[in-house]
Amino acid sequence: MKKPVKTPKLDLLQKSVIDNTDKLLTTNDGVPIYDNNNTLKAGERGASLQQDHIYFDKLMHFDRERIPERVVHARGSGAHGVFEMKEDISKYTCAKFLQKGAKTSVFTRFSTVAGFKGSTDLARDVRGFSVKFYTEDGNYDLVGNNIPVFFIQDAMNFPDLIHSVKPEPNNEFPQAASAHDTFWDFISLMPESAHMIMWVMSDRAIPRSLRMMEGFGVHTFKLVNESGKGTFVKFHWKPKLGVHSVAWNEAQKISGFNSDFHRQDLWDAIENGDFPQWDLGLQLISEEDEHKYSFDILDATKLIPEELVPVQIVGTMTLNKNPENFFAETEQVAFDPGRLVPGIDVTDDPLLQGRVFSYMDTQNYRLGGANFHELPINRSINQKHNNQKDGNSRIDILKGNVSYFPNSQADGCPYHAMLKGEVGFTSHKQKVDGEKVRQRSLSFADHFTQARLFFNSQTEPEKQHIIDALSFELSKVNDPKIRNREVAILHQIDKVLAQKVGENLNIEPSNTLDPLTIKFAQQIFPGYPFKTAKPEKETSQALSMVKSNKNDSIKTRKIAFLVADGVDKHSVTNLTKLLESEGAEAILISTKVGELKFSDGTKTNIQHTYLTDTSVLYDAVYTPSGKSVKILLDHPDYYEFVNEAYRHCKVLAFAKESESLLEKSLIKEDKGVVSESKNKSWEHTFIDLIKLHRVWDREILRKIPS
Ligand code: HDD
Repeated sequence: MKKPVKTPKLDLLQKSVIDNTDKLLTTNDGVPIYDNNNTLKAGERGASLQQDHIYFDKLMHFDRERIPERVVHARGSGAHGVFEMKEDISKYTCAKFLQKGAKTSVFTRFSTVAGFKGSTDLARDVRGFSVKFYTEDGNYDLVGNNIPVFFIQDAMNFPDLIHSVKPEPNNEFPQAASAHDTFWDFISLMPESAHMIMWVMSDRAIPRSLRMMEGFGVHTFKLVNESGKGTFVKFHWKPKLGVHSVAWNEAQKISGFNSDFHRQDLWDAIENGDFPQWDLGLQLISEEDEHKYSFDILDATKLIPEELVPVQIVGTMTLNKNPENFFAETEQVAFDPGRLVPGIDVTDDPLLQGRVFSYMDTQNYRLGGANFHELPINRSINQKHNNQKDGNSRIDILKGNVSYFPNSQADGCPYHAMLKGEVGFTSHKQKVDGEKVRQRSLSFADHFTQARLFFNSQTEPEKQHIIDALSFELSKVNDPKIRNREVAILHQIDKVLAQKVGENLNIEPSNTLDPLTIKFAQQIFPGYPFKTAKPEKETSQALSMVKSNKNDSIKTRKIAFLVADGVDKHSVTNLTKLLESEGAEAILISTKVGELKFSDGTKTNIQHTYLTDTSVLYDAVYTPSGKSVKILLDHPDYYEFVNEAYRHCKVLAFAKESESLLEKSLIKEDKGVVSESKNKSWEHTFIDLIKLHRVWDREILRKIPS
């Protein structure tokens, strides 16, 4: 029996939860309904009557059940949890939820950006990573992504960026895909996107699981302490399970086999008690160091290399409860980077400044008016007190005749904090002088140094995946001028990168940016391009998933056991036990659902078959011994399964009697192919290799089709 999770926010939400168990069906007004099958008619074969208020009540609600989906980040999955602060950072911030020992209820929503609400989870895309902290000082929203930089520098370009990536307006395709002309047209005219493009074309844009991706606040924010001193901060979420991705070929296939792959994975993990966890890390930069770096810390297309400013781990978030109702919670949750609490403030980053308007505005539209903060999921755990009243679907009942300030009739209540010398939100004091201009700072004009930093920090297979992704995306572009323009941008990042992508596209990369790219860039930066400052770091290990992972666990990994009737029971159960003791899951895949007969005559239930499942849904593959081997020897789907797993650099293990299958497959033996007959401690070798996630050496060979 699962223990119910309790947090102040869940206690509050519980008051809104409705349980229909053993309850009589009623109308929305609570009138008991006698017959829920038939409309009221003039005679049993006659027309329906207009007085059928029971039917109207039902249909009127049904007809209004859809609300506008989010204009971006429409597809998402959310969960409740707790954030626990472990370190003392009180010298930087007075935010109550960031004080050592504080435990704060959170609701976290992950999303893809471009696809519609019903699109696939495995699109090549940025993932949203939004956390609503229900603090005792009101709600604080950290609305970030799984990538630490952004496509553009100024919010003015945001609608254009999104229009370019969304399905094209004349025919509304492609869905949830950036591989089309309009996106690359925009990108190839906006060289400031170069760094972000490197990330989006890397495997970071196709995570293995939402539980295995990093989160970033992206912008530089400000922490403010009790005496009003500010410190710049970058927020990082580091997943306890490490950062892992699938390969693009896998992503495309997963989209077909299970387009809810990420959503279901998050749900199942929480239901199984495998609560996903992330550490919160901070990069702190003193105000004195604001101008110390070769890049501008207010430019959202730049990151601060971790080797330059280390990430200090200060707390941990645990997601431990699935929503009761998707629409009421995940769909209606309203995030807003402008939702700040005392101790945290925004900076002058022009992208962030623009966001502070857009979210509130979109929630007003999407959720149907000004009272969306009264929806149960959005309510703060402390009671709000103000003079706002009325509006669509107002829930709170404001007592008394006073709804204005100042007043004497209610003794000045609700009073603002300054009246009684209490703490309230105050914006961080900052000197501002300058002319009112529509202009970009020249300190934002270096577009390629950090794109190069990212590319150079990758291992060879990771670089190859970026080359493959760019080649795929640009091959889907019909206009050759756009392809040429983008390859010219790649040349500015790295010559080999441009050369290799160019080879796949039949393009000889140009040494200079395309004149049209320069023309548009000069409208932002007159005189562009400029000589760039020498970077502090040429590479950063933290930017490579392969180099930075600890690879110390196989927790929650799914291992496919390829079986058929007659499979040897010990060959299955021994490894299952070992894998489960390490926190992984063994899943039997057989020729049909229902009963599977073991060699000893006992039976088990099969839920997965070669028809419903493929290797792309699993992390590693094992073929046990037994009479099953004879059946599988003639089963083409078996070979497709193992060949494909091999092609995707996954670890495969073969029990003694199953090695004839290995011989008949296209697999070439390497360190990621583990045989019981050749390795005494083969089970442990298998587990250690799964920890590495993939056998990357195999990527260089690329011999097997899949
Ligand atoms: Fe945004 C949603 C993240 C730039 C305007 N954004 C949205 C969500 C995330 C982000 C995670 C989904 C929230 C949820 O789960 O409900 N957005 C980012 C990041 C950005 C960014 C990390 C850059 C660093 N966004 C950005 C800009 C603008 C917007 C520059 C507009 C000027 N974003 C929106 C929005 C959305 C949104 C239109 C759509 C739905 C919503 O807000 O609630 O207002």
